This record gives sequence, structure tokens and C-alpha cells, in this order.
Amino acid sequence: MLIDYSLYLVTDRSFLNGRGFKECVEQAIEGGVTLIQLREKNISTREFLAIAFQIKEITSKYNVPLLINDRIDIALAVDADGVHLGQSDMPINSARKILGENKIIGISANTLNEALEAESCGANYLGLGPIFYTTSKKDINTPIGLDGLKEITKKIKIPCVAIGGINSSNTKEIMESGVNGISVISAILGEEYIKQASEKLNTIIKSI
Ligand code: TZP
Ligand code: MG
Repeated sequence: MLIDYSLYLVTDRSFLNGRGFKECVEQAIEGGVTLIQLREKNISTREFLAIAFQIKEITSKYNVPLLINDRIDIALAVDADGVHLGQSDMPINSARKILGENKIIGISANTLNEALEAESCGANYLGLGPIFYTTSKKDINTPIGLDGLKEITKKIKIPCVAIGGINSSNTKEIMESGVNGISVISAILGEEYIKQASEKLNTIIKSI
């Protein structure tokens, strides 16, 4: 499966402010989001599964790939396109045994060593960051900045997306740092007009 990593939305329902989750995801896709990661923390398995089925309905309607954060079991249960795993989640080798060759496994990396290791273990793509400081994630690692990002992308062959503190003012320079895409939460879900926010980022990406 050929994946377009260019405008990658990571979800966080705390940004919805009373708005419907499915509707917000749909608007983001209509504005040009190319890939969705469903990211849920501290909810029951049953609730996570129910939400995943709902979001899968939207992503299937628009033919946009859906990845599940952390939970391989949820990804399989809803037949998502793959998972996104962090450095403390299940190691790639074990995840691959469960998911098989046809599912996408994305890995978060904050250092060149983590990136090289994930690539050599068969990750399909890397999420590099945080690039800048962000309040959207608790306990973030040290931001790697644009220079750190460039150092890593130079040495990595698989697709890379940048994450952390990315918005319409820095998208251009991030895209010029050797990544295949940007991954955002607040720059889309934190905006009042989600479709427009996503269109704005998409226009910048397309102009490069
Ligand atoms: N991983 C590293 S930073 C981050 C995640 C999930 C949060 C990104 O959120 P935002 O609002 O795009 O900075
Ligand atoms: Mg994780």
C-alpha cells in the first residue's frame, strides 16, 4: 500500500470543545488530511474499540488510511491499516509477528539511534520529534529542532514525518528538512475551522 504521509492528523479528543469527533475528523479529511492516527489515552478497551469503529467508518468513506496509537489489538479488531508505537510500546519484531507484513508499523524516534534501530527492525515509517516544544503531549522528550531533524532524515531511508509544535508558520521549513510529511494535533483540531486549517497546511505542503 502506498501511503501519503504529507498531512498526518493525530487525534486528541481533548481539543474537540464539545464538537463531534467524527465530524471533526471528516472536516480535517475534507481539508486535505492524508492519514489519521487515532490516539487515545486512559480509556477502557471497550470505549477505545467503539471509537475506533466510528472513526474507521469515516476513514473508509474517504479512503484515508487509519493507524491506531499503541494498541495492536484494537488495530486488528477494526482492521485498521496499522499502528503507531512509541519507544516503550511493544517492540517492532513482536508487533510485526502479530500484524504481519501488510500492516503499517510507525515508530516514534527522538534520537538518531532510535531512528536507525527502528528502521533496521522493519518500521514502515518514523515519527520524529518533538521538533518544537508543545503542550499537546505530557512528558515530552527534549525538542530536537530543525537541525536535529535534518541530521536524522539525512541518514534514514524510510518515510519520516515530523511531529511536535508544527503549525502553518513553520510547516514550510519542516517540509524542507527532508521529511515526507508533518504530523499535527493542535494545528488542526485546536482550530475553530478545522477544514480551513487543514486546507491551509495542505496548500503550504503542496507548494513545496
Ligand atoms: N508526540 C510528540 S509531540 C506530540 C506527540 C503526540 C504532540 C503533537 O501535538 P501538536 O499539537 O501538533 O504539537
Ligand atoms: Mg505509545
